[in-house]
Amino acid sequence: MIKVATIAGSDASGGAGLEADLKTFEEYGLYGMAVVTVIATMDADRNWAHHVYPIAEDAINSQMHTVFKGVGTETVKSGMLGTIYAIDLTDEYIRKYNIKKYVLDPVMVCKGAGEALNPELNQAIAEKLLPLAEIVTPNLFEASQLSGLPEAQNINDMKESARIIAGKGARNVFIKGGSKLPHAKNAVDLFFDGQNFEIVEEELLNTTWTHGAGCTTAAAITAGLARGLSPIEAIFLAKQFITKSLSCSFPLNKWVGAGNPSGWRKEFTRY
Ligand code: PXL
Repeated sequence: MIKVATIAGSDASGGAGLEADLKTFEEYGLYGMAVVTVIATMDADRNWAHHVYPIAEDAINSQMHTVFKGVGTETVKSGMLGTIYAIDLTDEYIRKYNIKKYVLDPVMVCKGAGEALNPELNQAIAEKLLPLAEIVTPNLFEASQLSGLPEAQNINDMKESARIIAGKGARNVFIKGGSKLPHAKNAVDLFFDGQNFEIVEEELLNTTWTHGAGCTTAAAITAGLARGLSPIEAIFLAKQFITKSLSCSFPLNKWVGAGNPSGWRKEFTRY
């Protein structure tokens, strides 16, 4: 059995975070493990306002020890880290266990939360984790935070941002434009391996039920690497995976709807 780990927040509503990661790993036939860094809750009495509860440092360290030393894995994803100590522990364990297949999803904001998490964290992610990443998977906002450029308005802006992020040490950069570029006709993402660009495009689905899409995409890329695909192969497959997931998305409540990582099985039945 191929093992894979996520270091991420728990999304109590189930659509994003480590819940999305584990569901996605399952779809790829992998054995998934999780180190919980924070618990994110959403308040149904307060217009679905997000709240983030950090897990204590020693509890994160114990989970890392369980996963990296106790079981072992060659492939790791990180998502919402939430504290400087979670970033430092991620840095420490990825280096100590010489993890080459490390996918950094630099989560800086939750869909619906609207505001960035702590900007100091973004700096630490850029300095400590970018140089370790086989692939970094920012959305447009996160790419602008990592590159220091304004948020991309078009593919050329995305390319410029990707070059700067690669210059900061990530071996491959995948910017998730998705539906967010102004006047987008397709869901457009950009891959950069330090030399060549590849535009990765699928039809833009007419849905706002996209909670968890970023996490699921990065988890699918991680799962592809775990199964031995190259970065670009893993990305093309992940793009199909997320498109099918979103084609089977569904409402959670009046505020949000989530993608469905089992969508590629249920493509034709639309449960
Ligand atoms: O989608 C970003 C995200 C990542 N991780 C956790 C989250 C969210 C958004 O809600 O809750 C745990």
